[in-house]
Amino acid sequence: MNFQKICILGLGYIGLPTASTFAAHGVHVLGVDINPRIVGMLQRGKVHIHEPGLRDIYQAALASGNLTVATDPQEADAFIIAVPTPFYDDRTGEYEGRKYKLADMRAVTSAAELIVPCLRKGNLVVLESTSPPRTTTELIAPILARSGLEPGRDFHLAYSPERVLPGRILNELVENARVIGGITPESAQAGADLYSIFVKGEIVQTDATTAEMVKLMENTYRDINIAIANEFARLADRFGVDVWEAISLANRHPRVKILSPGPGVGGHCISVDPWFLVESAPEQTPLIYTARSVNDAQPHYVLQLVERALCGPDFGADGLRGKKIAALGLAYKPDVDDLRESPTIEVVRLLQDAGAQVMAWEPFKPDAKLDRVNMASSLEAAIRDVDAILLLVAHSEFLALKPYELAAQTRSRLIVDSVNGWKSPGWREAGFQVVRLGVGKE
Ligand code: SAJ
Repeated sequence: MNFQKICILGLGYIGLPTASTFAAHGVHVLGVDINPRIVGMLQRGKVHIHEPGLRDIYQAALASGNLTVATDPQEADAFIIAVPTPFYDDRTGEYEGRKYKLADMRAVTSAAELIVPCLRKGNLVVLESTSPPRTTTELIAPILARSGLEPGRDFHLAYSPERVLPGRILNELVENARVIGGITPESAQAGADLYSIFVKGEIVQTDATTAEMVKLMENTYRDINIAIANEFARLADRFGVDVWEAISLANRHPRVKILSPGPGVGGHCISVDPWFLVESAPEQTPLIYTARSVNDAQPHYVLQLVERALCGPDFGADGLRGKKIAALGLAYKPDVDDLRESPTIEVVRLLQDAGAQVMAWEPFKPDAKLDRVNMASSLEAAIRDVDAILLLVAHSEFLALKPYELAAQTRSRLIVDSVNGWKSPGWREAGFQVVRLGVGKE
């Protein structure tokens, strides 16, 4: 298939890099977002998300005339849906006493509805948003069929999961292997033709539901592996072991690759996607459910760690009352500005619920406005007058801080490190007591 013009619905972390990359390869791209504020910003050449290299490639695409941005789609050769699929805040399902979250597919549904009037014979529609199994065939295909055209016969329809890692999106978009699942083999082939415009990694064709499963399996696999790392951290605390040392030793086994414990699993992918499988088949997913519960409970574990560090082993319910704490990092992982589903924000709120006064500092989003989170205006302001410094995210700039310099800027002599970021003896030499997650000995 030949693609002169494509229309990408959703200009977020995936849609915008994808639109910019297609445009950089000479395709005419119409980027569509229903949020007029985002569209306005983009039209003025401003990028609303932080991702290394994105601003440059976006601005070049805009300047070349290959990329335009609007709030409504138009006719095109191909349509890509890259809108968010969060879960509902106010609705849950339940199976045998286990409450699970439910996918909110409203953005996907309305994106498909927006395409209907623009759809023409011979077009290709690709869903990229992470979705429960059978979304392409059972949700998208019937909506698009309202155009009077038959999916798989009059137009191609495929699912192609996005697998890029935030922080490395532009590189992985091009280099990663890409799975394209068509509702027919011809649809898969049309999808492969489209992405071969810029993908250098292998393009593998399959059916739509397999491709949906692949995506969910990848992130669920990672979630479960992080959950076991978090449980190992709790066990290490209990048995007087340094979990980081134990993991690095276990990982010398040729078939073992344990991930890292931390304050929990956040972001818009790994903490969300496993629920799509649980929702689809609650009776068959006890392991996935349990792993989610372990990771979701990790902020509470960090709270206990802080309580023990600040108040000793026999802390009471009021132990943290009046204690001042600096929380460093609110992003869901290092060196990104993304605060979505961030477990670190939950840690801050739990500390406050326990009576602590928390000042948070997030260098990638210093002006973030979050309910019940007090933002400091700088690192110095956050740490100056506190009883403890809590390291929540291993941002490079936090890891680069010099112990003596930090010691000179704060009255605190206690560090609680939930990411094994400040492990060097220099911190102790500078006068800090360092309590690390998963380290039952010092
Ligand atoms: N985390 C840990 N321990 C680890 C690794 C991660 O606690 O050892 C935490 C992070 O701090 C973060 C969360 O897990 O809170 C998720 O971070 P991540 O780097 O593992 O993944 P994401 O969510 O940024 O991106 C994932 C990737 N999926 C896989 O690696 C299987 C990416 O390739 C996907 O494209 C992306 O989800 C997505 O969009 O689905």
